[in-house]
Amino acid sequence: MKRSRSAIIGIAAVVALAGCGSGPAPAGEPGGHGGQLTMGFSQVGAESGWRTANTQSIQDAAKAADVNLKFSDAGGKQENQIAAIRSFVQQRVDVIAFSPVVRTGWDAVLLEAKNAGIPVILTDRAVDTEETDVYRTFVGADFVAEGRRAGDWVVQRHASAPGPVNIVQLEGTTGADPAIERNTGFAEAIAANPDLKIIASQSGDFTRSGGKQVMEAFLKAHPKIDLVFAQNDDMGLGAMEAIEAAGLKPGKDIEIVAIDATHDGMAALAAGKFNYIVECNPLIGPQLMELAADVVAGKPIPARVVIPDEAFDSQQAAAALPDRKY
Ligand code: GZL
Repeated sequence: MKRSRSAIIGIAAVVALAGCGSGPAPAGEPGGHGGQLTMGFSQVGAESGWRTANTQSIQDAAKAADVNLKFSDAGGKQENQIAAIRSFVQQRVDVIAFSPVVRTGWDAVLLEAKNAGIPVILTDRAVDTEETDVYRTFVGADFVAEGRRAGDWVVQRHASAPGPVNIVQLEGTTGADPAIERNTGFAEAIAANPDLKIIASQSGDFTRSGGKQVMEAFLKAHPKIDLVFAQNDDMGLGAMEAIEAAGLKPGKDIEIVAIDATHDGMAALAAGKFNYIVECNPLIGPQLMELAADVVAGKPIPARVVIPDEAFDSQQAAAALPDRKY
């Protein structure tokens, strides 16, 4: 199933402008909260340091933009996100934004929001849907590129090493956009060197405890592991604990490559217990509020907003840590 692409901006803009009169809409209609924009936001949960920073960014940005934010934490459950979106529709908020925990299963509720005339913005993660024009834009990172960047580092790191390099992969939440796409990007990159072999891959659900449990099982099952690719810092930190508990040195006996660049991941990297981190910037609150204001005002917005990322080795992490915002 292909992800839908938003309508051609020109058409969306014409439709939106036709629907909005001058000044705030009457009370009860979108924009009818005395002119203050009301946003319903459904968040995945609080599974990782990245998510905590993302939530803080959205809440701080709503305050700074005087947006009336109705925030719902789904505890990692899609059914809770669907219920929250339905509730936002019933409350007739001006705009709905959400970070979909998994890629599929959203068609019905997205159609309900569309039929109610309430625009939807996807943040952080994308969805697969056959429906058209059910969301205005997706603002988030390019996860395939992140996975590829992590894999490229492994390729160059082991370019001259003779013999097989045994890699284990800690996958994110099963069915989540970043888990699917980071897996794709990493596999594409390491295909450049047939000595780089993924000998085991399993979901740790983007959590520290999940990463630790899976890594403990990998260590029992595989006598020679050379490198862990953790699809987020938190699972990498859990793996680091498991490696140390097994009497091995993370970053040396077993290398760790991760994605996010949260504070704890960067501290482990600076200490030499991680080897490389690709950033996935969670601070998308301000951009989300701008996009929401433009959508409600009937202004055209891009169908896709890519959040730029960078990457760090140990030295770069040590230098960057003092100024990091998350
Ligand atoms: C990425 C985000 C992922 C992070 C994890 O945009 O969806 O979910 O990489 C988080 O840390 O749990």
